Amino acid sequence: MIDYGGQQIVIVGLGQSGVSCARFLRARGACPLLMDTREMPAAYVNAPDLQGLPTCFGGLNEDMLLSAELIVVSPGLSLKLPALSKAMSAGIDVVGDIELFAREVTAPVVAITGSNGKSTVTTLLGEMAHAARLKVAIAGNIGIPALDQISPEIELYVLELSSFQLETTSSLNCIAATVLNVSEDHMDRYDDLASYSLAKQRVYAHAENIVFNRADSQTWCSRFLTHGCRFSYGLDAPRDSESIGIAEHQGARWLMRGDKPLIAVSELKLLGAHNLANVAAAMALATLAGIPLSAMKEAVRSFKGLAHRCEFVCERNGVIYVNDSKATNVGATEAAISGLVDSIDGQLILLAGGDGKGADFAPLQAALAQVDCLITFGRDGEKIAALKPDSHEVAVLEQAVAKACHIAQPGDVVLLSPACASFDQFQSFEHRGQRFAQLVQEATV
Ligand code: UMA
Ligand code: ADP
Repeated sequence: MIDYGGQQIVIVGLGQSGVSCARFLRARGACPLLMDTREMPAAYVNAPDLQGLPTCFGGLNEDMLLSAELIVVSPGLSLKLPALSKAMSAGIDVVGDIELFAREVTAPVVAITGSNGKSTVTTLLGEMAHAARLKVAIAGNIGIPALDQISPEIELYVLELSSFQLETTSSLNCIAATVLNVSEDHMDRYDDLASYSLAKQRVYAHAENIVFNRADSQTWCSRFLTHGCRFSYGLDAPRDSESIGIAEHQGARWLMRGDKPLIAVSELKLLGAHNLANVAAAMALATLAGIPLSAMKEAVRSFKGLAHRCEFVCERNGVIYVNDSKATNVGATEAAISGLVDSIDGQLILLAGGDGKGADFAPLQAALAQVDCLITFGRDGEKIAALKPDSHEVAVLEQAVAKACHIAQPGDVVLLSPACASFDQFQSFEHRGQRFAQLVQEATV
């Protein structure tokens, strides 16, 4: 356990992760100063045990930051903020919660990043480890601060990491790390796709073994590995024993590792081709983590996917309603459309829109050609509607659902897959997905 006693530490951003950092550092002898641009951050208000620590709320105080030895920054804040970039230029150690975790952890870690599929792969790998009777902790961007999970009992950590968390992480040793895929997201925080992609690639920096996606060159790792292996996954046939993919086996489609059959595709309960790729990625990571195949199969067979990710809501009057509210970027919506379109008898009716986070929606146009009816809503709905002739543009989700219910015929699928964040009209993607499900259940048509 590192002793932080006597160090001048400032924690910037008192959200969930900032609160976890404060508790972690205080338990290791420090008395960190808590700083936030918000007047009264909600997570801090809900943490009465931290009320004795010094605070500076309502803005970033440059002088205080410049006199710190260690600054711990929330992933919700850009390192380009002048006060933070000045501190970095002054040589002050500026880190995030995952770097504190990396400096402390002794058990093996698997790290998962990518634009889409992180939570699905993280959860499934966690289930595989459970099935193998390992004491596993899943944490990170999935909504559980990593430092809250540190315990001497844990035998394996599975971390979901965002590009923001990786920007402030420099020494995370992993037994296996993956970048699942890279497509445009968070363009309000990055200058271009290259810098976003570079942040994600940081996950490979100290990885013993890496897992990459054969179909996405932005996930390939250029680092020289002194030992360990480069494992790949994809929806094509595997090339060798260090790759997982899909091939024919005894007249059916199977996930295979090299020429070894792993599990029949028909045994999977998840919707869409992208989820098949997620299962392949989780199996590759599990292999490198030493999880037996029997445990992997047990977990895959019972895994029905996560809420708000291509989730079946209900069937009403022959119309199927699917909630993919977690599709907060173009890549996720593309995957949902192409993953579902082949299994639909009638029309595909797509509901999209919200806060586009500065994204260029043009890459969505090809996928929208596979959609029979597009209904857009929210702040950036207009930009998406402009990509498809005869689309319907409404102001809010309530109107979008009413319109969809009116248009839909038996055999059709109504898919909420917004390609946008929810913050223009909702508290979170979960809130948006719950509202969609409620509207669908209440609809009278
Ligand atoms: N903020 C301020 N001032 C501050 C600090 C934050 O205004 O001084 C605002 C910013 O708008 C910021 C937001 O608060 O975006 C959230 O920041 P926070 O410090 O309150 O965040 P936490 O509650 O600590 O949550 C963070 C991750 N949030 C972000 O990266 C924005 C959570 O990921 C993560 O689950 C949690 O740590 C635990 O590790 C959420 C997320 O949206 C789910 N991630 C993005 C994504 O998945 O696309 C990257
Ligand atoms: P993340 O944690 O990276 O946001 P999730 O597993 O929560 O990933 O899924 C988020 C969204 O991305 C959902 O809308 C889901 O349908 C879509 N998605 C999941 N896996 C993939 C994938 N491998 N490629 C593209 N989109 C995906």
